[in-house]
Amino acid sequence: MNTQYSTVSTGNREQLPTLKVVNRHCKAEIALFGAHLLSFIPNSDGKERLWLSDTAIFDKSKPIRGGVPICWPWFGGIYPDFATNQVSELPAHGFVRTQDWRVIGIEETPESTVITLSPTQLGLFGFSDNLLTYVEVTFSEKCSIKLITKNKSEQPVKITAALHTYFNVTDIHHTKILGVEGRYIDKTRESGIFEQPLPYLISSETDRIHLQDEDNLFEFIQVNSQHDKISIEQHGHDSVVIWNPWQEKSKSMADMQENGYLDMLCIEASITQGTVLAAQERHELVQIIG
Ligand code: TA6
Repeated sequence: MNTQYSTVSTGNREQLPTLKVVNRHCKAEIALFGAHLLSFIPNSDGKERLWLSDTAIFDKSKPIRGGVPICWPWFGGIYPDFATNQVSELPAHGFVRTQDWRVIGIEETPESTVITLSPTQLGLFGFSDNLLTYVEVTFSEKCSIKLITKNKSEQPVKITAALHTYFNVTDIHHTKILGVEGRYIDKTRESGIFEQPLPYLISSETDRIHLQDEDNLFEFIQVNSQHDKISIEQHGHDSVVIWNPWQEKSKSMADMQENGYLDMLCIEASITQGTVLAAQERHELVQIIG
């Protein structure tokens, strides 16, 4: 750690070790479990960008509810195996958000603090241990989360993935999403395909996979909630997932407070249709929060 800036210190959330970042631009906290970003507060307005459940579990028995879960090397509960075309039932959202990660780099400059982490276990659930991943988080006026995949094998491999970000909204009833239009798969309506009505408002359980096309790139999204505006920039995705469990689902989740749905909204930079990495190829899925 460069003592000249010394922007990183160790902390914890209950039993989980974390790294705390305090620099000229922001304050933030990331858990080593799951490389899970828990908090990002820009100094410009002092407002927490990320939502974290009051009843989130920090004992490694399940993913942390809130912040930015890292979903890799698959999104959702199924993995469409590239080689065998078999679809397997697997734990939701991959195998890295529920394991310890290690810090492999900290870079501190006046412009930013960059923390890079890698998982401690690869090659699970039939994946090659030559399929590598890293998370590189840059803390500055904005927070950039980069999920890097490297296929160090000699075979192509297909992945799905997501930066499953839970955003803090003042009031879901007065929240509008800008920059997400077009066709989407509605997981609350038997995965039918529908056209997004505008303005994009949330008024019931919402679980939508918006499919990127030449007219809808989803690279710049804004969430306006009463007086708060969150800007989101994304790259390397093929879709964007928008999720709010609403009242009944919130009640049914032990790690989510009953009215939790009122001040959260997931907007996830995601690869839901699948990306094939050729041998030795690298891919980056990026979300920048402002
Ligand atoms: O990204 C939306 C989603 O796939 C929803 O269907 C819901 O399952 C959510 O993720 C949360 O999943 P989790 O496994 O973290 O409870």
